[in-house]
Amino acid sequence: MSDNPHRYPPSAEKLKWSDPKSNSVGLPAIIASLQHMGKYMDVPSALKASLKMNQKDGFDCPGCAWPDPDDHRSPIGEYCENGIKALAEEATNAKVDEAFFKKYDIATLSSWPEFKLGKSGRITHPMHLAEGASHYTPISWEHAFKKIGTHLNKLDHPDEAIFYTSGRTSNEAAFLYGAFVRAYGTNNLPDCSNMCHECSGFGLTQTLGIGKGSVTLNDIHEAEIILVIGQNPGTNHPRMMTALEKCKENGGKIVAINPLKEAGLIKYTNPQRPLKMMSGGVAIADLYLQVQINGDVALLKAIILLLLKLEKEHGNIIDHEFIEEHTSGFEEFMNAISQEDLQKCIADSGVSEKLIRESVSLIAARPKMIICWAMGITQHENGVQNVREIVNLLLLRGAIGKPGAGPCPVRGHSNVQGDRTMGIWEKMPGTFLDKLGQAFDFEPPRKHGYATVPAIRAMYEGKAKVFIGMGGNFVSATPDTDYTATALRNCHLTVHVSTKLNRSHLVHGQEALILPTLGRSEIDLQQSGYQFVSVENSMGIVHNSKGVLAPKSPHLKSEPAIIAGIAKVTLRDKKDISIDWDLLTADYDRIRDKIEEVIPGFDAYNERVRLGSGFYLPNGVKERVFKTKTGKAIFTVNKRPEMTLSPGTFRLTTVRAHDQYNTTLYGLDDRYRGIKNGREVLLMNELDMSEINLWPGQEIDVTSVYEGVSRSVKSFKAVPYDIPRSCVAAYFPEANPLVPIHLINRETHTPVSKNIIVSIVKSA
Ligand SMILES: Nc1nc2c(c(=O)[nH]1)N[C@H]1C(S)=C(S)[C@@H](COP(=O)(O)OP(=O)(O)OC[C@H]3O[C@@H](n4cnc5c(=O)[nH]c(N)nc54)[C@H](O)[C@@H]3O)O[C@H]1N2
Ligand SMILES: Nc1nc2c(c(=O)[nH]1)N[C@H]1C(S)=C(S)[C@@H](COP(=O)(O)OP(=O)(O)OC[C@H]3O[C@@H](n4cnc5c(=O)[nH]c(N)nc54)[C@H](O)[C@@H]3O)O[C@H]1N2
Ligand code: SF4
Ligand SMILES: [Mo]
Repeated sequence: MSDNPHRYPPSAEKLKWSDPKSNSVGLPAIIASLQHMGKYMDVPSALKASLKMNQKDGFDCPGCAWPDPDDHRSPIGEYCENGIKALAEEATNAKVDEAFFKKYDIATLSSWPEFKLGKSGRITHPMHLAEGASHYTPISWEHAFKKIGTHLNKLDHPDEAIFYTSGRTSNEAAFLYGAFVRAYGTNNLPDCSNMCHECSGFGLTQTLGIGKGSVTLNDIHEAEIILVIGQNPGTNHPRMMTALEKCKENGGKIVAINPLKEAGLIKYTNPQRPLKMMSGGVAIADLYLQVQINGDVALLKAIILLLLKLEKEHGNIIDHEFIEEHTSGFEEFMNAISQEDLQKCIADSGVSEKLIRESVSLIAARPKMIICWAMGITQHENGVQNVREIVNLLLLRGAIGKPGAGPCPVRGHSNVQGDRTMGIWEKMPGTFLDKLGQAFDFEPPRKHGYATVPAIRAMYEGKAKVFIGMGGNFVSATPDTDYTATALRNCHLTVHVSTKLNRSHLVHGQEALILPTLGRSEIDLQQSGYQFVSVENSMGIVHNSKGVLAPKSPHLKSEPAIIAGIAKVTLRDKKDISIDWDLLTADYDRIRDKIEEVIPGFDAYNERVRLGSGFYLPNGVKERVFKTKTGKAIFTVNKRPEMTLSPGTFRLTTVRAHDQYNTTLYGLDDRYRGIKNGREVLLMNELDMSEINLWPGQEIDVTSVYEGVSRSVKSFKAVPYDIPRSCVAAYFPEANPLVPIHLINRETHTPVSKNIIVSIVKSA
């Protein structure tokens, strides 16, 4: 591909690299966050917001979904470097206003890299791009809503519209959006979760009966051993490091399982403990298993086989009582695992037998085990199998439903878990739809909608014609950038409810709208007064979030108000729908009352959400109640993926740098990995580089071929890195043009962003 939209002008890029860091956070993190805040925000706002972020009477950090402590919170700062960067991006003083759109046409903006688009600032006014026009022009909210309503009502069927959600949307907005979309007549509610933890939800529901983790922060503190698999918490969930530090202080052991040596997993310096900072921090991982990309099932099987061997020799490994009382499928599991060849599993994992045996010794002596994981596990063809094999290991040890033990899928976006609880899913169960229908007095559609990848295909094939995005940056976040761009361009109308400018505003349908919305940190004033919203974090705690900063523009609307505006016009002529959208948005308590009516676990929602740290949602797994088809936790048999590679090919994984939030780029560095001022890089094993005669910094073209279609990115730079042989890594979203649209996990349609077979040639 020649016109990768993520490309930077070559002159802007003077790539530098050095050895990766062996320590995370500490003083450099404090400096980086203060610099970032100072660069983009005015001092009073920065101070005000930073004192209210993650406080019980403040707003939830728009960064990740890591939970806040239930009890004591530091009054001067319950956040991390990347939380501050997320805040500064949202609360930036830079503005994308009417004059900006008058000055720059679509062609000019399209030539800007994602970084520059994002740094342009907050969108201040609703904007419209007429068919064939060169510029976005201002439009009133009234006319924007009317346009959307007209387009939606022109479609032959509501299933021709796509309603995407990115995971920052609050519970209240998500619930209202889901109600509107179903009242309109479709379940086409794909979300970012379709590309994220979908395999966790699927695998956990199958085996444990609930698609969420079961551990709390206290469990992390008291675990005896934690495996951190396919996750880079030092960058993506930085405050998890404080929890891991506590676990270590209590005598816990940590095993990291990751192809890349990640600084955050090696050593951590707590910025809130000055003495620790001087002594250089604590070592985090007791063992670091550099698994090869997608070698996780093989590794987990090797661990299980060695544990079973110990059980045979000395007993005391398998929790027989737990298995007898609480699980099913054990016999089939044992039959299948006994057929596995230990040496083959070890070889396929890419980890040395010695290290695997050492980790088995650690596990065997510590029954209180937690396994944490993220995208390194889920974004695979065998993502569900990865998750289920994790569950097998936990079940074998009885490490579920007791203190200090259990599964911990660490969620990404700050309310992605809440959005799912609220019904943002293309295939919500009938029980939810029944209740929704009763609460609003209509008959919701039952046919499943499109997940993200099927939605892209539908637009590509002309089966879907209107795209509405509640947040997110669809064209950059999704796989196969060229294919998805064509899909969006095929639409009659594309609409984005956004805070900031991004590539998806420029890769548009025949007509396009940008609807600017309030950020988390901003005051939300509706008819009944100041509103707060609520969110659910990665550990199932629902709590409130109330903005404190003045909105960046008087023209911004809240997400609930935008949904209400669209719903009112679109459903005006639907005689069977009588929802009073204005009444609901005038006071969000009314939306929460409806949520309480529809969704289990939200009793006395309005009362409990006002309590300081919120409330835990019910989670049967914590009490060893498994709502599966056997009524017990289920062992599963998972195939070991084929790991042979044809000569000359590599396994590519796409990862986040330290200076980005998904497609929002905070900067062009990746401090912990020692990379500066460049993102179009390919991290490679030094021996692989010399084998194909590449010198450090050499320009290369990378190509993936899938089902006969070839996709390339050009002029990336090869950088030597501590990564297993035949494995390479590049950044998301720059490498997204390489992710084939049809390469997915079949059960969940999750794009395979972590194991793409590629070949590499020197650039011409
Ligand atoms: N600052 C910041 N915070 C974020 C985000 C952000 O972009 N920036 N994004 C948010 C979102 S939406 C999400 S989902 C999370 C993502 O959080 P993570 O899942 O931590 O993010 P990734 O960078 O995708 O990388 C996952 C890790 O998996 C490793 N890995 C890659 N392939 C494999 C494999 O085959 N096996 C194993 N075992 N490991 C592998 C990579 O080396 C990397 O360390 O973070 C959230 N938080
Ligand atoms: N190759 C590859 N692709 C991936 C991944 C990967 O690891 N590798 N990870 C996947 C994952 S885990 C995820 S979650 C997706 C992320 O996919 P998305 O959620 O779609 O992407 P983001 O970059 O988080 O979206 C950023 C945009 O959201 C808007 N925004 C920010 N805050 C708000 C707000 O409060 N309200 C509204 N309405 N808009 C807001 C801004 O306009 C901003 O430009 O990407 C996926 N894509
Ligand atoms: S860990 Fe996540 S939620 Fe907590 S402050 Fe950092 S970015 Fe925000
Ligand atoms: Mo995510």
